[in-house]
Amino acid sequence: MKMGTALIYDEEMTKYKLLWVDPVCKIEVPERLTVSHEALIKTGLADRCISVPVREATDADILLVHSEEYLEAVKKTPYMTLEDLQEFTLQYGDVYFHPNIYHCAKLAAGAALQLVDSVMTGKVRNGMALVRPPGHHSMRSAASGFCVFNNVAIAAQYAKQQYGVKRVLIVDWDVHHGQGVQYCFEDDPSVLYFSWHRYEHQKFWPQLKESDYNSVGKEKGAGFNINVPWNKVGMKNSDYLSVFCHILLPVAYEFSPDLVLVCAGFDSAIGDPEGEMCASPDIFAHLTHLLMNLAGGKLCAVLEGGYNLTSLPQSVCQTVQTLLGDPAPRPANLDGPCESALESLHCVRSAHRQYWSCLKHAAELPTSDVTTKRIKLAEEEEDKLKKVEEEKNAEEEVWPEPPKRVAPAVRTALVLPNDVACPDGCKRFSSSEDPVIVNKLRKNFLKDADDSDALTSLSSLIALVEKMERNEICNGLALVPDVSMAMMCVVQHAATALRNRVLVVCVGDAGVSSHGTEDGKTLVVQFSNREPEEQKCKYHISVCLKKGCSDVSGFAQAVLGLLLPLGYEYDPSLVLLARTPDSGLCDSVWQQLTGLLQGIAQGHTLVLMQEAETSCVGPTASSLFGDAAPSLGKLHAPLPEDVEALERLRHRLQVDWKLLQTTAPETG
Ligand code: Q9C
Ligand code: ZN
Repeated sequence: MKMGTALIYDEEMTKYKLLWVDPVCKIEVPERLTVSHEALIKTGLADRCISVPVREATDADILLVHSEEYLEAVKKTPYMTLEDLQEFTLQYGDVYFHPNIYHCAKLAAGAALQLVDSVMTGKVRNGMALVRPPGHHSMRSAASGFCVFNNVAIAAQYAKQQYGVKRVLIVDWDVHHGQGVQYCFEDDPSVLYFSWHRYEHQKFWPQLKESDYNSVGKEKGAGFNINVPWNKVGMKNSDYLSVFCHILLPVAYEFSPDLVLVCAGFDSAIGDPEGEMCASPDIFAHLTHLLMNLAGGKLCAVLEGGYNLTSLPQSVCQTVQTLLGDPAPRPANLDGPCESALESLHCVRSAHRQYWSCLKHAAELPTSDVTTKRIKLAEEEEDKLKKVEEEKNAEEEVWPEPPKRVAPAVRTALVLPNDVACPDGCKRFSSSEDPVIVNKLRKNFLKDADDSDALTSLSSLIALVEKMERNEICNGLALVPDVSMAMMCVVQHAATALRNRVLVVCVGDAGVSSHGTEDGKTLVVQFSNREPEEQKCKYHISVCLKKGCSDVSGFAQAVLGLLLPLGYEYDPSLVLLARTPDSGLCDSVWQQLTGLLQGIAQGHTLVLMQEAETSCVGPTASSLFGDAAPSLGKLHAPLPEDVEALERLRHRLQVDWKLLQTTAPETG
C-alpha cells in the first residue's frame, strides 16, 4: 500500500540572480536550491524519491490566481534592459527581477502543479518541490518578497478545478506571513489557510495589520484564515509544537481536508537571518509527520523561504526523510512555550472559538485595556532586548547537526498466534525462549498457571521490546491472551531493565499497572468512560469521556490537545499502546492514533491487542508500517461535557506539563 514520495527539482531554477546592489534582496541566492538538492543527494534521500519533472505553468494556470495585466507585464521582463528591470522592480516591495525569472517562475508554479498531479492521480503518496522563486507573498497583480507567481495558491485552485477537491488545507510554516495566499482565499471556505509568522506587533515585514490574529477570513470564509503572529524572535521547538497541538491540528481534523499543501519555508529554523527563530531543523520532521495522516496522506510541500545555507538543507532533508516514512528523531528541549507564544496562542484560539467547535471552550480574551497594557509592556521589554539582539548575528548562531536518522532494518514485527496470518511487508516475530526471561515471567506473572501459550507470547514480547530498544526493530504489534497482563509485564520489564521512559496509552477500561509512575519511569494515560476515583499523580492520568472512545470528536480532541503534548513533553523511548476489545474505537480512529503516536519515541510503538481482535491486525499493521490513516471525515461538535472535562483536566495538569498550557500565566 505504501506509495512513494515525489521530488521535483530542476537546475534551471538556479539560473537567475540579483544583478544589482540591494541589501534586502541579497539573501535570495541560487545556492539556496543547490545546497538543498545536494544535501538530498548526499544523504541518499533523493535516490529514494520518485523524481518528477517540472513543467511550465500555462497562462491559464497562472490566471487562476493572477490578473491578465500582471501576467502580461511579467511576460515582458525577459526582454528588458538592466535599467528597465530595475525600474520595473521598483513598483513592488522587496523583490527583484532578472531576464530569466519569468521562465523560472513558470517552472516554480508548474512544479507545484506537477506535484499536485502526482499526488492526486496516486502516482505517489506525497512529495516536495524545490523551487525558486518562492510564491506566498505574490498577489493577484503584484510581485512581493522575492515572489513572482503564487505557486501554492495556484496549486490549490488547480486541485479544486482539475480534481474536484472540496477542501484544501494550506499550512504556511515559513517565518513570513503569506499575505498573497491570505488575500487569495480570504472569502473562500474551501481553502483553510494557516500561517505563523514573525510579527512583533506589526513592526516586522510586511508590517500589515491584516497579518494579526484577528484576521480570520471574510464572509463565507470567516474562520478559514488562521494567523499566528509571533511577537518576539527566538521562538523554539516547544512554541511550534504547542501551536500545532492546540490550534492547527484540532482545526485541521475538524476541517478534514482532501489535500494538504505546505508553504514550506525554512526561514523559521534556527540561524536564519530573516526569522531569527531558534527552532531546530529536526522540528520539521515533526511538523511534517503531524500533517501526514490528514487527507489520507496527500501532502505536497513546496519550498518558500529559507536563507541560512546550513539550516536550510538540514531542514529540507528532515522534511523529505519524514515524507519517505522514516521515523522522526526524538525532539530536543521541549520545555514548554514561552510567555509571548502563549499570549499569541490564547489570542488565536479565542479569535476562532466561534468558528470551530474544538475551540469553543477556549478562554475568552482579556478585556482590551488589559491587552493593550500588556502589549505596551511587552514592546518596551522587547526594545531593550532588541539592542542586545542586534549585537549577535543570527547567522553566526551554532547548533548541532541533526543526528543521522537510521531506520531499523525491520519496520514492523508481529507477535501473532499461529493461526493468524501475517500481513504483507511485516515480519512475524517469535523468540527462542530466553531462560532468564522465562524464569522472570514465571516468577512474576504466571505463578500458578502453567500456561505455555501465555509464556511464549510474553517472552516474545519482551524480546521484541529489547530489539526495539536496540533500534533493530522499529515497531510492533502483539495479539495477546490478556492485554492487562501483557501491559503489566512490559511496563515492569521496561521500568526495571531499561534505562528510559515508557509512555503507556491505554484505550478502554482495562486494569493498568501503576508500576514506574511513582518515579516517572512510566507515564500512563488511560481513556475510558469510567470516572476515576481520584486523579492519581502526575504520571497517571485518566481521561474520562462520556461515551468512552466511541465519540470520534471527543476522542480526537483528547488525543490532539492532551495526549500528543503530554507525549512530546514526556519524551519516552517507547510507546506502549494497548486497547481493550470493548474500547468502542473504530478502525480509522485507531489508525490515526497509531499514526500520530509514531512521532514520539523515534517511532518505537508497541501495540497490544486482545487475541480475538484478529480483524484489527491488518489496519493496525498498516499504520505501523507507515501507511497514512484513512481520513475521519468532517468532525461534528464533541459533547459539551467532554470538552469541559478535557479543559478541566488540561487546566489541572498544566502545572506539571508545560506543553498543555494555552494561556499566558497572568491572563489565564
Ligand atoms: N528584514 C520569503 O521568505 N524582506 N520571502 C524583509 C525585513 C522581505 C521573504 C525585510 C523578505 C521576503 C519567501
Ligand atoms: Zn519567508
